[in-house]
Amino acid sequence: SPIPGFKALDADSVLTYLAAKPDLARLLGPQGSQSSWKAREVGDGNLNFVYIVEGPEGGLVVKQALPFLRLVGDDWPLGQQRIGFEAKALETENQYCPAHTPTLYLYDPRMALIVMQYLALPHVILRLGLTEGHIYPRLADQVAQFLAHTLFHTSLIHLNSEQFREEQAHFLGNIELIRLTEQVIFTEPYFDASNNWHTTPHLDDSAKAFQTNPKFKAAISRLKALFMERGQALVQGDFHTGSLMVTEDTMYAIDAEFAFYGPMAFDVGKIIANLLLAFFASDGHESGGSTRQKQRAWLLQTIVDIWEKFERTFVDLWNTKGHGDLFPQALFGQNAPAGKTSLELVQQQFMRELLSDSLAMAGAVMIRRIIGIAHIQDFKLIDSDDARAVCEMRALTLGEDLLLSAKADIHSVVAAAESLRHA
Ligand code: ADP
Ligand code: SR1
Ligand code: MG
Ligand code: MG
Ligand code: MG
Repeated sequence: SPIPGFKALDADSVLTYLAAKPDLARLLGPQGSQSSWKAREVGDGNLNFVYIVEGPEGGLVVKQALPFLRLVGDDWPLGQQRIGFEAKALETENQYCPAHTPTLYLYDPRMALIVMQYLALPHVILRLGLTEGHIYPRLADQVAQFLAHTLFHTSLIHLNSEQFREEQAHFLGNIELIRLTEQVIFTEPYFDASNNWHTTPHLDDSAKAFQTNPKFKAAISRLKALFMERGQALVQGDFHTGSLMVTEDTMYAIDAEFAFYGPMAFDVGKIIANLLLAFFASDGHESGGSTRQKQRAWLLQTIVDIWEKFERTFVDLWNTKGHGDLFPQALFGQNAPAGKTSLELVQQQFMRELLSDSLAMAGAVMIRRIIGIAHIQDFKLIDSDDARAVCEMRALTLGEDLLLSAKADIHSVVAAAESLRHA
């Protein structure tokens, strides 16, 4: 049931709401300018309602959580506290990576909303830009910075255990969204759940195999345990191409409502998966002799660069600020007499395991977007079932391979993606 005193906004009442908050109203325009303010609802996500409000001096974004899942409606109730976790996560991300996080201006628990920085045009949702064939030369750097800084600074490599437990405790209550992920990524695609759907009849046999063959149930259960049991760092929790807003120069991570202390591999894997999905979808967006070859090459290089830049940045942070309780000075402070230091060895092992888990997570994320409940524009925008199914089958084949076989080599993954296009 809704929060007492809660009112769902619309494009009119959001103006009255902001007009009553002088600090925010000032960002839109001077006193008396209210009659020229304009608001529109632009939510294109699965969960919430988002208003862009513009005045003569600037814009604001108001995101409101209604007591249900937008994709389904009243039939799927969902707690409004999720917006409070988004607010808290945005604060933390702004602390560690302000360049890539929108500023949070207000969290109003009674109205279940946040007000944040408006990312004006030419900012677009990355997923949309990719379906239109664009490339973003700085993306790998920006994604790597965001991931390395947010994950490192919220982990026990940086924090002592008291600080870490305190931070972790803030997010323990985000149960409903964590459970939603458990359900739609780690459970439903692997049985005959009524929410699942796929391009039919083309993918019927493949979907059935995922839902019946025990090897998939075993593999997904290992990853589900990792997701449910490993509170390693504050993960953004929904780090896909629909949660990034970009221009040629800038990148912001929005939509942090799924944030919780979970495995780093979930964030790293989700973005790799979504770039691979964009890669496989690109063939379906070629028309009238136009080619997306340049974009495809850039997508694969970006995946490699994200991992390599992430690894480098994270290890640099570890070497300079790794004074948390997990790898203490007492064990790792001194250099070994020759060869690799014990710290280098532990870093190598950490990164190898993180890459291998991230790639398995990427497999699961690719599979859920093709045979689970929530599909993506990358494929939905391909009108022809035949053409879409070809793209989806290739992605599903790589997803299966990533889920089933432990890999710790990013180059072999992008090579496998490329060869599936020629199979
Ligand atoms: P949901 O949780 O429902 O997925 P999102 O936070 O992803 O909602 O927002 C939905 C859409 O609203 C985004 O895809 C984007 O188009 C727009 N949007 C969200 N935040 C901003 C922002 N800060 N600036 C500009 N547009 C935004
Ligand atoms: C009902 S599942 C909705 C999905 O949309 C969100 O963006 C998350 O990815 C979630 O899994
Ligand atoms: Mg979203
Ligand atoms: Mg910022
Ligand atoms: Mg969301």
